[in-house]
Amino acid sequence: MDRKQCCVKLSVQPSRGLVDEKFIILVQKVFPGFQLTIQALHTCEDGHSWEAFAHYTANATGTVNVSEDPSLGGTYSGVEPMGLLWSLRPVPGSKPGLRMRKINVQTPMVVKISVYQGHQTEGLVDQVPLAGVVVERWYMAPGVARIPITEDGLTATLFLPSGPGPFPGVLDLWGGGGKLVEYRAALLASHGIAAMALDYLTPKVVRETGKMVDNTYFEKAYGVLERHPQIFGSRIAMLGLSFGTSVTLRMAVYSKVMKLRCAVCINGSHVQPVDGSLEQIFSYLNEGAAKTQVTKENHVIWRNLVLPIPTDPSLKVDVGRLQIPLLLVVGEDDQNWAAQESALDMKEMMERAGNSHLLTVLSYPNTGHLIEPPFTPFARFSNFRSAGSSAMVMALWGGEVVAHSRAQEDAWRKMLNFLKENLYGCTDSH
Ligand SMILES: *[C@@H]1O[C@H](CO)[C@@H](O)[C@H](O)[C@H]1NC(C)=O
Ligand SMILES: *[C@@H]1O[C@H](CO)[C@@H](O)[C@H](O)[C@H]1NC(C)=O
Ligand SMILES: CC(=O)N[C@H]1CO[C@H](CO)[C@@H](O)[C@@H]1O
Repeated sequence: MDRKQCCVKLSVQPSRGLVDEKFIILVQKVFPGFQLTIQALHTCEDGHSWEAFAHYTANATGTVNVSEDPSLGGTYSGVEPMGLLWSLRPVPGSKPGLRMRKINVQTPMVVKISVYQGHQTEGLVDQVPLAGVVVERWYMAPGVARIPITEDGLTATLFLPSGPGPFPGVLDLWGGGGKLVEYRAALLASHGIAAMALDYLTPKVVRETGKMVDNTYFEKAYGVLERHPQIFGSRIAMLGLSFGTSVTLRMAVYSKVMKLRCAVCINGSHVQPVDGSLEQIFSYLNEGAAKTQVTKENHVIWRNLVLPIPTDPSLKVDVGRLQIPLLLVVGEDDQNWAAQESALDMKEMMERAGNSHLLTVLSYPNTGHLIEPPFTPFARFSNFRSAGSSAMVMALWGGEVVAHSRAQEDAWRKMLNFLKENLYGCTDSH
């Protein structure tokens, strides 16, 4: 026993990488058939601890390769090279409804990988591991620059890839929770695309005036990208998730200022009062949110379900007028967003208008609303405060952990390819 304990070798390669990069975890120098538990432990910036673990049995040469060997139990099972990340969950006794979101992208997500003897499911914290390795997972690659933007009344952060540029650009919009959320934009810049995270629901100007922004706010953000010396002004895309999709589709079709190259929409809808202000869109969509349920724990489940697709054309962005490629990413078990048939209706509108060749739909079964970068731990529901509301609710996002995690990996890769194809594509010379 003592001999095993002194000799176990654990390696994680790379031990420092991007959050969407795969790693290989190897345990070596244990006895053939030795049973062990590999644990991942992470403490978030908010102080909450997250844990994942899996049971393995060493092969005849005394090795476990997590990329090839099956987990026999734990927070995931089967061969899952990245299971120790996507199956991370709050440690027992944590407050319910936590969702992992990186706040300071200038520091890595730090994960401690440890090996314990035997197949264990609890009490690991009280034990001494046989071996341990600290792993850094970064949203910002070396050389990526983070630039806070306050000009033109904007609340935004621009991430520039490493190198002199010029780079293509993306305007990156999150959903109804507001705030400046930087991690996806940082990761896009790590893949060679200048990306601006834009707070459009809770920016400084809204806090000061109490009024929501109008279309010119997005056009100003676009202008900052367009004029930037390190960005190709003619190669700019827009990306939106959830409510960010409503804005993206609206600007892509109707803005006379923004000349986008392509757009990506993750689980959102074209249904909205087309001539309405952001306030009006917000309250229109909230009418559909009336269906609330209360769990045993007395948490309100906030469901923004089933807005019927209106027939009134003034209530839908006319995607038949789109002139740029559009990628729709759809979680088929989305329990949150309105307009169940939204993607289908958009497809039909584009077919009727003869521009459906511009549309790509990625649709994922058993996948929820929050399609995040690869290996982001899955949250079927979480605490959520809608911008402008004081009430914290428990929002049900939907999805099932394995399918959702696979979808995140696949969708991210395809989204990056879509952006690169359309933004680097050789339609004008440089
Ligand atoms: C044990 O696993 C290691 C790593 O995957 C591999 O190189 C080795 O060939 C395996 N040994 C046997 C006997 O299967
Ligand atoms: C572990 O598995 C990965 C993925 O199959 C493979 O690339 C790597 O070479 C393996 N490592 C060893 C030491 O066998
Ligand atoms: C824009 C988009 O594709 N939204 C989809 C998000 O998921 C729901 C539920 O499956 C779809 O109905 C929406 O169309």
